[in-house]
Amino acid sequence: MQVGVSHSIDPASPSLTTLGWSPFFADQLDPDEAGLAGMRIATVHRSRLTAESETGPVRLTLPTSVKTTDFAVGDWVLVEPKTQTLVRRLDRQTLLQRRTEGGRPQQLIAANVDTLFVVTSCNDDFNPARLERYLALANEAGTKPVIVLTKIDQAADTAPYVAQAAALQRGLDVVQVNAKTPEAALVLAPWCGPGQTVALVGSSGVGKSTLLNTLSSKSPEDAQATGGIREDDAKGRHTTTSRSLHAIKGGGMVIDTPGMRTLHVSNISDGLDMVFAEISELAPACRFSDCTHDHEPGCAVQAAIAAGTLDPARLDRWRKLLEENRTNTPVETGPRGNKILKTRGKRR
Ligand SMILES: Nc1nc2c(ncn2[C@@H]2O[C@H](COP(=O)(O)OP(=O)(O)OP(=O)(O)O)[C@@H](O)[C@H]2O)c(=O)[nH]1
Ligand SMILES: [Mg+2]
Ligand SMILES: [Zn+2]
Repeated sequence: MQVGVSHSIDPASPSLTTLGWSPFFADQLDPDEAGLAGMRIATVHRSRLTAESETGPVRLTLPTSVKTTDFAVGDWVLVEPKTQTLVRRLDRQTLLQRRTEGGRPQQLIAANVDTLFVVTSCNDDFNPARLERYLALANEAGTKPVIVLTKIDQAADTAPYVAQAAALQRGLDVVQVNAKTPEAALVLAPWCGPGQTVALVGSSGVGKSTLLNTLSSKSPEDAQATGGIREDDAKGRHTTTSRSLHAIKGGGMVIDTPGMRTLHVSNISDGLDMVFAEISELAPACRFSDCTHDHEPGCAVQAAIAAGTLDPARLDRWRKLLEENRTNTPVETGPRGNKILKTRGKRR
């Protein structure tokens, strides 16, 4: 089926909307693209792209000029239906990306994601500093983060994990599941309706692929592979090695990703301000506009620490992330020397 603007197909075709199609994408079509089909990138390989279409999975024919690394799982593309040749990518509504070392471009994690499930387990994997990085990344991309605590069946008491997770960002949703049970799909249902796209991120072994299988109700032969974790430190074995897009049983789409060892950040200044709102909101009350909240007199942040209303561990982690972000983000010398030069991607 095609996504033409004029006479061919109704752009509100139910199966396209099931894949996540919306007016945001329909509005990008030129009149002469009426005969093309809209498809959603499902996997990205070195020399191969696959997509989900209204008629099922498709291996796209790629013009020689196409670099597959320019595409993210979740991207919408226009395709010539007879030859299944890729014509062009549509603008993204959201883009999750992360910094790679060695000055290479940012690595694309997933595109057009509405909700980011930041998955961690009620065991040694739980790490507030790492979770704050994921939250900043989600905020910066314009996706809504939700903390998903797995393996509640293996923890004596999950309440301390829930409380610590909820304190990581104002208004943050935190849910807890046994990823292997059908109830997990019910707990995640509020973010998974028709037309919604969610992505699963987190360390190896936290249960991302297990959750994907539960959400999509895949048969054993279609299921994503899952792997055990090491007994001593709860670390996973990097079972999933590539990103992929799948349909959710009750509607919506879900993206599975390989476990991340480290999440380096850059260009996430606004995302960080959201994670650490209780600190960034105090800064304007400091006596000096360039206060580092360290030793300066009249510092509102230090005053809050002294008054016991601000967690000093949060301040420490905020400074570290802020410093890393500053080091990694290209700076354009502007009037105040702090104008951020956006090198890639775009924000809503
Ligand atoms: N008991 C229990 N085991 C779980 C739960 N979630 C995942 N597991 C188990 O944890 C192990 C790792 O799960 P995976 O789904 O492979 O983890 P992953 O996050 O996809 O890992 P990578 O693909 O390596 O990034 C498997 O043995 C799962 O069966 C849970 O909620 N409870
Ligand atoms: Mg996996
Ligand atoms: Zn200050």
